[in-house]
Amino acid sequence: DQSATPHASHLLFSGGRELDKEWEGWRLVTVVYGHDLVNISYLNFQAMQEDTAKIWTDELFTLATNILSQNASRHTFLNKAYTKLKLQVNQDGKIPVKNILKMFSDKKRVETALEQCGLVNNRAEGIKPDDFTWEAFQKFLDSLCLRPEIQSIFEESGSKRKPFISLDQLMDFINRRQRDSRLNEVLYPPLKREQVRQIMEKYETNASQLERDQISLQAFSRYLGGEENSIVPSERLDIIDDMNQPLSHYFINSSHNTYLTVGQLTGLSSVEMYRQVLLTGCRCIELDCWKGRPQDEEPYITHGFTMTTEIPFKEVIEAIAESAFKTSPYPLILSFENHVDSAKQQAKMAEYCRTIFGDALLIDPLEKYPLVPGQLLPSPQEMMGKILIKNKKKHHHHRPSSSGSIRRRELEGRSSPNNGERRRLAASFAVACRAENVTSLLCPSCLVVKSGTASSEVNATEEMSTLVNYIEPVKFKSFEVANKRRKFFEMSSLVETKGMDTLKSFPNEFVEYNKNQLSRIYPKGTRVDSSNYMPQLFWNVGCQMVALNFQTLDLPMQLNMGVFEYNGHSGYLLKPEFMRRTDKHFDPFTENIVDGIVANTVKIKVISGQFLSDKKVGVYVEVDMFGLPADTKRKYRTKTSNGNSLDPVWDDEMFVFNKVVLPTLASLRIAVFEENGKFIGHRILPVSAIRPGYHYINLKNELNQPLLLPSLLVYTEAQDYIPNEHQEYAEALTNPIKHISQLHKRETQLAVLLEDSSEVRHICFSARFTLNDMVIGHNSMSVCLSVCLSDVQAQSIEELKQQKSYSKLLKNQSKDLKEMRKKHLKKVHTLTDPHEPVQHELSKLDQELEKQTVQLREWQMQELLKLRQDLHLLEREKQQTHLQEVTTHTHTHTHTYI
Ligand SMILES: [Ca+2]
Repeated sequence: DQSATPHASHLLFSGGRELDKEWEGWRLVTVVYGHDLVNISYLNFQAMQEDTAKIWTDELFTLATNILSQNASRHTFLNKAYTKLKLQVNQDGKIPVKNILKMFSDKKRVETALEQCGLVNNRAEGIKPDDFTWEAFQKFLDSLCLRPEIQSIFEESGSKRKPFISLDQLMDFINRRQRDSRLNEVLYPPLKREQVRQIMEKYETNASQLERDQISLQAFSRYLGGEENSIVPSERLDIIDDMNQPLSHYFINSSHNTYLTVGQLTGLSSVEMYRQVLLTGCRCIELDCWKGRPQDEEPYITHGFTMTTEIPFKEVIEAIAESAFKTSPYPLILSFENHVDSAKQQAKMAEYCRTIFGDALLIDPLEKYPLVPGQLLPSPQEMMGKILIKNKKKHHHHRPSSSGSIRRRELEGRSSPNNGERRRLAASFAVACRAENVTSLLCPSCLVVKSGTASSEVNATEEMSTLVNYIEPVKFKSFEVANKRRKFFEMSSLVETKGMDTLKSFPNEFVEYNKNQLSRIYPKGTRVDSSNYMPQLFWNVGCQMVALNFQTLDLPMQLNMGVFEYNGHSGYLLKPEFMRRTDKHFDPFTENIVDGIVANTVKIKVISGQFLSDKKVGVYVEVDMFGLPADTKRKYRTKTSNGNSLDPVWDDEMFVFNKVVLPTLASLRIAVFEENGKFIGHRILPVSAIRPGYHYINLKNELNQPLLLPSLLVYTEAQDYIPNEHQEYAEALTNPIKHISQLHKRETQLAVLLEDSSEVRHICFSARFTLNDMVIGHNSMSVCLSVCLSDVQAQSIEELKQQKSYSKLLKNQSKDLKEMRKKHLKKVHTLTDPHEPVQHELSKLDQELEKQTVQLREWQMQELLKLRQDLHLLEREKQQTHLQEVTTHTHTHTHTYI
C-alpha cells in the first residue's frame, strides 16, 4: 500500500533519564507505527547485546522523525518508491511485475510502459535486479506518464521547438518565475550564473548538451522535482522563531483529555496515547485525575462520570517522563484536572511527579522571574527541558479549609461514582446525545454537559500546590479584573462556547490579555464523538493553548498538525508581532490592511496530479485558506478528473486569494479527494513561506505523514498585495455589512471558520442549494431535511450575498448610481456660470445623491434581513421536526452528566 514509513515512536530503550538505569538490562526494541494515534501496531525486536538495541532505537527514531525526510523532494520520494520495489524480491531474487502493477492505478498503461522500456511485463514474472536500475525506473515513469504540461512549461521558458533551453533561459526561469519577490534581494539574492550551471550539471546527464550550456526537457523535469525547487524552503522547517520571548507570545500545541482513544463517553483510556501525543510535538497534555479505591489508594486517570476505562496515574507519569522531550526540548505543560478528594492520594501524586520527573520538574520559580504582579513569564528557551504543572493552587492567606478532608465544589455533591452508576448515567446520556446538535435543543438544563467535568475540580493540597508556579489556573472573571491583578502567571481555561462569546464580544481585549497571560480553550462537552472545533478561531485572538482531541484527525486536527510542523516541530510558534507588542493594537476582525503589515496576494493553479491513488478513480482538488476571519476562504475546487488518478491534468482557472491581510497567521490547504469525497491526501502550507512558480506538492495523510507517491504539480504566485483603489471603493460602496451591528458582523465573519469539517462543508454545500430553492420556491422541504440533519449552519450574509438574484440587483444598482454620478458631473461641467443658483443646484444634487445612496443601502439591508428571517423560519421548522423525531425515540433526557 502507499503507507509512509512507520512513525516509529515509542522506542522502549530511549526512555527518560531515570528510566534508563532501571532498564539497563533490556534488549528489547518496540517500534510503534500507524496512520493515526489510536490504531497502532507494534513490532518487537530483541537484540543480542544491549548496545545494539540502543543503536537501533536511536537510529530508527532519528530516521522516523527527520523533518527534512518527511518533507523531501519529489525526486526523493520516487527514489523511495523505487527502493521499495527493488527490495521486495521473489524467491528467484527478481522484482515481481505484480508489485509494480499494484503500485499504480492503470494496469494496462503500466504493462505498455514496461514493454516500451524493454522490461518484462508479464504479471506472473519478475524483472532481474540488474535490469531494474534507477535510470530504467525513471525511463519507465517517463513513458508511463507523458507529462504534456511540463512540455508546455518548457516551451514557455524558451525552448520554442528545440529540445533544450539555454543556461540563460534557465537562469531567467529560476530567478524570475520561481523566485519569491517578497524576499529581501540582499539577504536572498537571485542565483548567479555559476549556481545555475551547477544545477544543470546536477540534472543533465547528456554531456554534449552540457558542453553547449543547454538543458534537456528530461533534466528540466528532474530539476522541477528536485530539492532546490521545494514548495517551501527547507530552512522554514528549522526552529526559526525567536525562542526567548515570554511564554505568552507563543501558540502552544495542546491536547484535550489526552488519555482518550475514542469518544468522550465510552472506549479505552490509554497510557500509550500520552506517548503518541507527545511524539507529535504536543506541549500541553491533560490529566483528569480521580481518587483510587480504598484497597490500594492509587489515583487513576479517566473521564469522570462516563464509561471510559481507567489507567493508573503512576503509569501515565512514567510514560510522560519517557517521551516528554523526544520530539521537542521546550517546556511541557501538564494540565491537571484534579478530582482526587483525598489529601493522602494528592500527596502521592505530587510524590510521583517529583521522583519520576526528577530535575525536569519545575518546582521553584526561576530567580529572574518571581511570581509578582507585572512580571512577564519566562521564555521557552529558559525553561527548556522542564515540566510545568498546571493545577489549582492553595493560597496560605485563604481561610484554612477543613483540613484533611477536602471540600468539593458543587456538581451535585457527588463523589467519584461507582461503575454501575456510571454505566447508567452514560447510557442515558448516550440516548440524549444521539445527535450532538440535538442536545442543546433538548436539554437546556444540561449545563454540566456543556462545560464538562472541569468545573468540579477539588482544592489542591499543599503538596500539589508547591508544584504549581507559572501556570496557575484561575476562574476567568473579566478582562478588567485580570488587568487590575496583572498576575501574568494566572491563566484561565475557557470552554469553546465561552471562548467564542468572549472573542465575539471583546476581540481586542482578548488579544491584549493574551499578550501577557495564558489562556486555554477546550472542546465543549457535547462533542461526545471527540470532534474538534477550528483552532484558527482562537489563534486569531492569540490564545496560546487551543486544546484539541488528538484521537480524531478531522480537519481542525489536520490543520493543527500541519501548522505545528513548522518551527522545528517544537510545539511552539511565535505569534505575529501585532499580537505580542504592547504598543500595537490589533483587531482580529479587521478586513483592512493593518498599518505595518504587508498583505499578500496568493494565487494557485493546480496543474496536474501524479499517482494520486492506486485505484482507477476520478479525483478533484480543493484549495482553502485559513487565517483571520477576513482571510479565511473556503471555496475553490477543481473539476473532477475523468476516471484518471494516475496523471490527471486540470485546466481550471487560477484560484486567487486577492488580499490576505495577515499572511503570517494564514495557511493554505490543498487537499485531494476521490470523486466520492474520500480523502486522499493534503498539505498545509504557511502563506508566508510559499514559493512562487512551478512546484510539486507531495501529499500527506491526516496525521501529516508523507505519502509515498501522490503529488500535485502546481503553479503559485505569492506577492505583496497591491491595493486596487477602484476596487476598494466599489467594495465599500456595496458593503452593507458595515451597517450591521458589530457583533452581528463578527458572527458573519466567523461563519466560514465554524464549518467544522470538510464533510460538513459538503453537506452545507448541497444544503445551500436546496435552501436557495426553498427561499425562492418553498419546495422540497423533506429532501433538505434529510440532507441537513447532521449539522445545519445558518447561511451567513456573505453566502446570501453570493446569490445570483442578489448580485444582479447589486450590479444594477451600482450601475444606476454610476450613471447618476455621471449626470451629476455633466451638469457641473455644463453649468458654466459659477453663480449662486449653480451652487444651490449643486448642493441640491449632492443631497439628492446622498439620500439615494442611503435609501439604496437601507434597501439592501432590508433585503438581507428578509432573507435571513426566511432562513431562521426554516431552521426553526427543521428543529421542530427534529424534536418530534427525537422525542419519539426517547422518553427520558432529564439529567445527564459527562
Ligand atoms: Ca478533562
